[in-house]
Amino acid sequence: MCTVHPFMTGKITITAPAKPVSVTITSGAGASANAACVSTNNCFAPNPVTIKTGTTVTWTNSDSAGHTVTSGKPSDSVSGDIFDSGIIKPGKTFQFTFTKAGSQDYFCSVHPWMTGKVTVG
Ligand SMILES: [Cu+2]
Repeated sequence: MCTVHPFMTGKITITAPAKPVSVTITSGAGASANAACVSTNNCFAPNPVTIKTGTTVTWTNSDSAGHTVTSGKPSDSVSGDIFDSGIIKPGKTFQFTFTKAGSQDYFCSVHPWMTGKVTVG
């Protein structure tokens, strides 16, 4: 408040920043459409992930092949319009901060059997 005019008051609310979330690109994911992670739906692991708006997701490529993290579905006529990592080399990472609520599908444009989903709430 203001000590001269005590009717003047204010309030500051501090909210904790959204905790970053990590997703691993599973080793062997690029081998074939029959890779083990395809049937268990975790070529991107964990999958799906549910996060708060404003959360940054970091994908780490733990495979020996290059992969992408591309927004959309392989069947979409337009994909990668929200984010597109380009080739993430083995051991490298890609980050994206989700600022809009909703469900976001993504996939690897090199190996379209690798699919994932982020739900932003
Ligand atoms: Cu891939």
